[in-house]
Amino acid sequence: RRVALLGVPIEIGAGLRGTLMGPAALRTAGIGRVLDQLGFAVEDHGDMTRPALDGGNDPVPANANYYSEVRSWVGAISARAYELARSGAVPLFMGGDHSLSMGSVNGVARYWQSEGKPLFVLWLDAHADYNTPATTLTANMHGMSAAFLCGEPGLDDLLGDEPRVSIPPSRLDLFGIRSIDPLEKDLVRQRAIPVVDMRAIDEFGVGVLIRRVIDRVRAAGGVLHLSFDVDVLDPSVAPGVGTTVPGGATYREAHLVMELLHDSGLVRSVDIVELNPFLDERGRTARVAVELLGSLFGMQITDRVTPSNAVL
Ligand code: DIR
Ligand code: MN
Ligand code: MN
Ligand code: MN
Repeated sequence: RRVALLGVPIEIGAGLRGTLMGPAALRTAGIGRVLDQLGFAVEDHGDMTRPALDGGNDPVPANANYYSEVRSWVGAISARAYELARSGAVPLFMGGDHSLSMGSVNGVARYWQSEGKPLFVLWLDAHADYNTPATTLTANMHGMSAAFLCGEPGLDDLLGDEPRVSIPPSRLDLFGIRSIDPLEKDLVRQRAIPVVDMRAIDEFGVGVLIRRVIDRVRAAGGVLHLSFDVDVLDPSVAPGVGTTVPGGATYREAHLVMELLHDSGLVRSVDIVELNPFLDERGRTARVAVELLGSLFGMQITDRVTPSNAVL
């Protein structure tokens, strides 16, 4: 029961500066202490430093802001993610903006591929992040991570020498979505990505819908990566993000998702991204994020018996 914390202070993938302060805010809000109290051996690997630009060989694509900088981060993140997954710890990648997931998910996917286990990715987010340079309206690369991970073209040299592992679109679950751009929506439909939007959550409830995701992973004998974009939460709960969208998940809904994920025992790696302490109200969003991660790693209101297969 080891958790490996890694800070990934990247901010140029987002439209607003400030997510580079995310790892510090999560530490101040007590992420290490919470995990320690839950009985985990916590290894804090510190923060990655901004990698040197190596340029790459291919021409820089249009409609991808700070492509070269993001590229140098993503290759380095993927290499770290692969090593951390291989160490047997549960890596917790503390962002940083959501472009970091192009590296973290690629790296852990590469590890699970070598183990012969299908990796599923649960994308908790207000946004689909399924843009490409051909569909984006902003050119912000944090809106392209899920598409890149599913092998969409347009950022083909992004990983440099790191091997690219594509996630089949059927193994990505977009959950909590309420903002999607027109061409992005077409692409999500064409690829038949499983989507749980806020309308579905209103209608059926998060409990039923997250169990459906979990059951699919379990039936395939797979493992799960959670990519948790804090903006999935309602802005009244989590104001400290750059792209707030009204109508998000409540505090209770988000906790239930985390508690059910814990009980599933299937989560093997986690991103927590888009926390922007510069926009936060006295650490409120950082504290909520840490409380939710506590639930994900097994914190409970009463002492329910945890299923024996639980790893987190
Ligand atoms: C918008 C917003 N769809 C874009 N995306 C994200 O810029 O591509 N905001 N991810 O957080
Ligand atoms: Mn996102
Ligand atoms: Mn988002
Ligand atoms: Mn809880």
